Amino acid sequence: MNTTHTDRPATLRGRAGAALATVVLAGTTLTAMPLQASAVPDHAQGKGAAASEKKGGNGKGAEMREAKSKAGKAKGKAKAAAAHQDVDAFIVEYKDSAATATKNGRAKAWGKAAKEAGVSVKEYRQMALGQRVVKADKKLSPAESAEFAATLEADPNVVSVTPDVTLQPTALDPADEYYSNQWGFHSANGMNVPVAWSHNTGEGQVVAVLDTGITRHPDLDANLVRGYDFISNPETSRDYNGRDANPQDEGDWFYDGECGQMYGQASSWHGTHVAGTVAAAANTQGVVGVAPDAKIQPVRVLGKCGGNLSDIIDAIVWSAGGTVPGVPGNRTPADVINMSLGGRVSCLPAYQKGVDYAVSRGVPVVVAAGNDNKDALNYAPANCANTITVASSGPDGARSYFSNFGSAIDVTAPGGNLEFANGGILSTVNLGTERPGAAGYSEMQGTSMAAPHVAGLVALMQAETKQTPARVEAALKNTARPMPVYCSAGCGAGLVDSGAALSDVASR
Ligand SMILES: [Ca+2]
Ligand SMILES: [Ca+2]
Ligand SMILES: [Ca+2]
Ligand SMILES: [Ca+2]
Repeated sequence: MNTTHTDRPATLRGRAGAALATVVLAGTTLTAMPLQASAVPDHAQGKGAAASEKKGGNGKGAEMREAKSKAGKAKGKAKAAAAHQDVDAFIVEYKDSAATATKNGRAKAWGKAAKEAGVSVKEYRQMALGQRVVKADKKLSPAESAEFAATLEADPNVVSVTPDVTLQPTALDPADEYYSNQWGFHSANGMNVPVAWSHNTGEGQVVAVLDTGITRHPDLDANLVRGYDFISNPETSRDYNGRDANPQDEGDWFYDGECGQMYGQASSWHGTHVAGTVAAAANTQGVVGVAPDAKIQPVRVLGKCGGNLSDIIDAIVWSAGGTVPGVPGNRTPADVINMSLGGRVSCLPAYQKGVDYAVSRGVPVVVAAGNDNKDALNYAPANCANTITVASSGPDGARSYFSNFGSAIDVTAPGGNLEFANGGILSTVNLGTERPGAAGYSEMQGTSMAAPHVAGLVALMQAETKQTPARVEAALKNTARPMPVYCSAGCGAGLVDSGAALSDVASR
């Protein structure tokens, strides 16, 4: 499997310059619908591509190898520290005898050890299996506690002595080879994901990814539940039929002059990238998702040149567990919906109705703000009511240059900025230029990358304490922190903070 993005054609990086899939309205021709949502200012796109190219193939490989060794070291350190802590309590198992039947009798056993350690010891309580917890009046160092335990164990009435160590929740400490490159999770300007993992990793949650579909990938295959292909147009779907049960991304490439664009583009594998940010597996390889134990429901709505609103609305309803004529029922309805897509249009009544349906079923709908560096109020579904609308920030902690902004934004999350070295969002992709090929990894930037960070976080929040979509949105806003770099244009409540959001819902 190829793991560098440098094998990908330059045109693909150009497209990734700001990834946000385009929606085409039903009843309009494809050419009649301007494709603003997928466009970025030309100068910006050029810069993005140049920044990618500067990195070069070998340089990136070296960074990746370095990332792997760093992650390995950090893990070893954490384990060693946990086994060598100061303690003031011990679990003592006594022999059953007349001497140990009374408190005074048991106290005789630890008298010598306490004197040698220079502490006063008290019996604290009896445990479920008969052992007693004894507590010293001060903490003993690892060496002192070992000495204390050995002396006490030497008493003929004592079976065993165990230091009553403090244990942490089994927080995920990913050993995935590119984890250290995922700055959006753990850098100072990131969204603080590791703290959230001390609560949970998303188990039991299903996140519907309404996008270009999915491709086979060793970092995703184990984390999929059955999805559906809602693209009703056989020409844009490229699987030669209408709606069907296989949501595989067949590629959304197009040639010069197609899709209202002067120049053609390679397939984006946009849905595969978004899915990886939500729930790539913590499996020591590649990247890790925000909710690595959640499941992805791939729901295909975008093909060549975008997707139709009618297909998207049906997909929202189906994802949330509703009935769509001609489509088998959803056996694993989603707990969260991610829509990294949009177009320059008002939130049409049918669109709002679809979103409201999901929300009425208790399913939060997370959407991308759009990539035109304009007011998100003019972009749907970012401007729909009841959505969680996400703007994008870069590794510098500022709003990304392409991100839409304004009063429609609820929160901001890492979506990348390729003007910085390694400033994109690294996730799962396919390496095929047109049709699916080998699995790989690549950096992209866009509000399309910011939204799945939040959708993954919502999965963690819902796994902790199930809340209404309105409560989830309020919790995200209440716990967001001010943008590290002031956002005068309007970035909602600020940068999402995963740890704070999980603490908030855990206390409910
Ligand atoms: Ca089809
Ligand atoms: Ca299909
Ligand atoms: Ca992985
Ligand atoms: Ca909102």
